Amino acid sequence: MLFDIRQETLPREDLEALQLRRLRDLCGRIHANVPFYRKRFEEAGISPASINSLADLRLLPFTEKQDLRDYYPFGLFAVPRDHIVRLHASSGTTGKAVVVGYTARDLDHWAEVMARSMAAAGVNHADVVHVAYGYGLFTGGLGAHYGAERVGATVVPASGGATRRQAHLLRDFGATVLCATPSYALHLWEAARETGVDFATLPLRVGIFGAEPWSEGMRRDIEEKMGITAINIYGLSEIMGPGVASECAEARQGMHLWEDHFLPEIIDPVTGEQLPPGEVGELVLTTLTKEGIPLLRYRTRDLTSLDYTPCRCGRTHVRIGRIQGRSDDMLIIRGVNVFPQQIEGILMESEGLSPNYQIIVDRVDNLDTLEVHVEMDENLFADEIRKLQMLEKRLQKNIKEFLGVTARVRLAEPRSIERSEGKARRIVDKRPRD
Ligand code: DLL
Repeated sequence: MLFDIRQETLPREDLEALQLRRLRDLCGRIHANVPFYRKRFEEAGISPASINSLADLRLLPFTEKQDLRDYYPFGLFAVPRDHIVRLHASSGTTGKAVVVGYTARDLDHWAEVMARSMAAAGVNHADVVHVAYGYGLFTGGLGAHYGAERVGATVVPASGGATRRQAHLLRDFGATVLCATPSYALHLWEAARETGVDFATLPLRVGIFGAEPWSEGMRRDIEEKMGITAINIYGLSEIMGPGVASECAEARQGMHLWEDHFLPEIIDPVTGEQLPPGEVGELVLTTLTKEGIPLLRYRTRDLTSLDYTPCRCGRTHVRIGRIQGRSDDMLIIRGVNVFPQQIEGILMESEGLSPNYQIIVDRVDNLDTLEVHVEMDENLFADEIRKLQMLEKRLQKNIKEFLGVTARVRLAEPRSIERSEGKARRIVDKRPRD
């Protein structure tokens, strides 16, 4: 289902013409209103007038998370503070928070792209949308909330936490759509079972999951357990929040990135050079319409690729592949690069394992060590010790074979790994910082 047929199916040439117009307008605005960008333009020896085609994008300077931190809190805003009607912030695990400000028009655009994402997932006005993303400075809750309202659905602003109570709400209000991080969705499913709520009897049919990395294996597990269609949604606070890109229920082959608002590039994270469609690299995004804190060539650190081939749903907007990892989540274990999702992918191929896992990295006698703790389901847990030991060995062998690193795998009892109400903590890195 399309929310805005005209915009979502804009022929490529028209879309590109619109992008160029908006890119030039953006350059003019930030050059005039943000001293940081004016200086960057001067350093690069360019002016807004240098941009005559989309290919000229590569002349423009990148923006990095550190820039937002350096200008904390409002230094990169392009409008006076009293034009800002909402602030959000992402804490991150290290360093200062990153603060973003929205004008009324920005909020309107955000609701619009979220509504498109919801509609693409198959949500409509008849749905009851249970939002279990956190409400607050995190963009998940309010982002999903206004998008669902825009499509005319009934919204339940549950936020994170009080998980058993949420299971009752799901049942009592007859939720048909669940918005949550995939790990919290599973937690909710477990809590529901414990409190006697059987998902099989609920009218729930769609899950809109994102905000953290997850694998196809985890999608299958969620779909089987919950009896729903699981949709992948992507976004980040710096650019807007959830709704930058989202899958269509028709194809579920990549997430349509709403190109009339966000201009994507994939670059080689080391050289900064643009890579051709299909190649995996770092996603770089330029906000084409944002007024509060427009960003030029923002380096997301997220690794993915672009697919411009036509999608069977009829939307013309480019698709990004499942996020393969963040360049800052990459573990280097004795020189070998490993992403948590790769390990998750291997674990999820085995029956009897739940997608609750944690990767523990340490350093012993100057050597990095890797341990993977993964929970068993109840059936597997009831199995003979000898069989469990064999499974541990097999998983270790697969990790070695496919990823080239030696890991120790430990099967953990059901429900022994900490649950999170938002983004799951997958990596525990105990190595001393040097
Ligand atoms: O996580 C916004 C969001 C909320 C997206 C709800 C989707 C749903 P931040 O807290 O700023 O914003 O974190 C952004 O989360 O750069 C990715 O690394 C990661 N991320 C977001 N969506 C996905 C996804 C929100 N579908 C960071 N798959 C991003 C993998 C994701 N990683």
